[in-house]
Amino acid sequence: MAVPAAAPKTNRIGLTVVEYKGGKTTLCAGCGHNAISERILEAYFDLGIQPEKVAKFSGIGCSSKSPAYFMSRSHSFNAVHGRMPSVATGALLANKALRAIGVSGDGDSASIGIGQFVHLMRRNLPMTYVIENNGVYGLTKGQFSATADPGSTLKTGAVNDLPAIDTCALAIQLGATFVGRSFSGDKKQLSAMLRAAIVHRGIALLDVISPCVTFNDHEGSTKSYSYVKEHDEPLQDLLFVPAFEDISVEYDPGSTIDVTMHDGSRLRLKKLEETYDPTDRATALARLMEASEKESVLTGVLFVDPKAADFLTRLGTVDEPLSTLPGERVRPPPSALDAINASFR
Ligand SMILES: Cc1ncc(C[n+]2csc(CCOP(=O)(O)OP(=O)(O)O)c2C)c(N)n1
Ligand code: SF4
Ligand SMILES: [Mg+2]
Repeated sequence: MAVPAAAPKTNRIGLTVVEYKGGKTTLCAGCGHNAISERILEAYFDLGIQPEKVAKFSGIGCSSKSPAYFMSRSHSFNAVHGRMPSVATGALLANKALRAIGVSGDGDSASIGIGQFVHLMRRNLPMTYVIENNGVYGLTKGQFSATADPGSTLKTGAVNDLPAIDTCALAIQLGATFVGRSFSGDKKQLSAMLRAAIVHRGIALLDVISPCVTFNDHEGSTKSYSYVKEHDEPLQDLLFVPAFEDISVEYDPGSTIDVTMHDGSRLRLKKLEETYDPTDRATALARLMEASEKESVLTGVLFVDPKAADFLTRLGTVDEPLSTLPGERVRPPPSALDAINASFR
């Protein structure tokens, strides 16, 4: 007699991982961006978040095409190049119940979109913001982007002689409240970091080195698979425990930092560096500069502040999403205008 197939695993809201999938990727085989899409959909599945409550945002680039390849059931908006932050800000102001994720590229965020990027970081909008960082404009055939390291070369032999913009350092300096760096090839670190970023109530910037196999994976590149594997300097071993799971693992406070997130989830950071304190902006900035001088790729949670008020909380809007309020609650009656006018007489 045939053995019945085991039922597929469901999450806490009864969905299978297939229900978090998107369209078939059109990116190159081996592109780091594809691995990141997989980690993102797994993170939402693991957290048991309803896909229809998620809004995906992006700009233009191979990276910005990625939201089409995960969570087809979610809302999605593909904005103009570099202009995703203002679209996401508007959407969240209209509907604060949405859980937002932005996927951008190093060109989209650090070149054409830098003006919008910096304001998003200082506003602390509650959203996950992933930069799929390959050091080039992949979609337009591999020109250097603003995150390319000085001295790195293109396949043609052209040398980049300009300094790199470090989006993590910029975000930390500007007041972002969750900043991490990871690598598309590090499944364990990226998964834990994404899940923590998704539950964080504020802007969570993740700069994920994501090699472009077609234009920037050669010797001379500092964003290739082999370079990142050789120069990766992880700050911590990350363990994420969601609020709905029991945290029973013993830990030694001397070697581990336990961060309680807004929703009660725990991010456990097992220190690989004795002195690193991820709640101190100045330390984070100093370590990033030091790593850049040593030509190492510092990965892990660089900075976290789960208590700072996010943009929507600071605005003090009503609890219900503005988009669902009836007209009489968003529009004052004519008598209110009459009273204001009367007060000037
Ligand atoms: C206003 C505007 N300027 C220029 C372009 C051309 N363009 C398309 S994608 C891109 C850069 C994409 O680079 P990145 O954001 O790093 O994404 P990647 O393809 O590397 O993932 C550029 C310059 C455009 N589409 N729109
Ligand atoms: S060109 Fe580069 S960034 Fe674009 S899909 Fe191919 S490997 Fe990825
Ligand atoms: Mg790029």
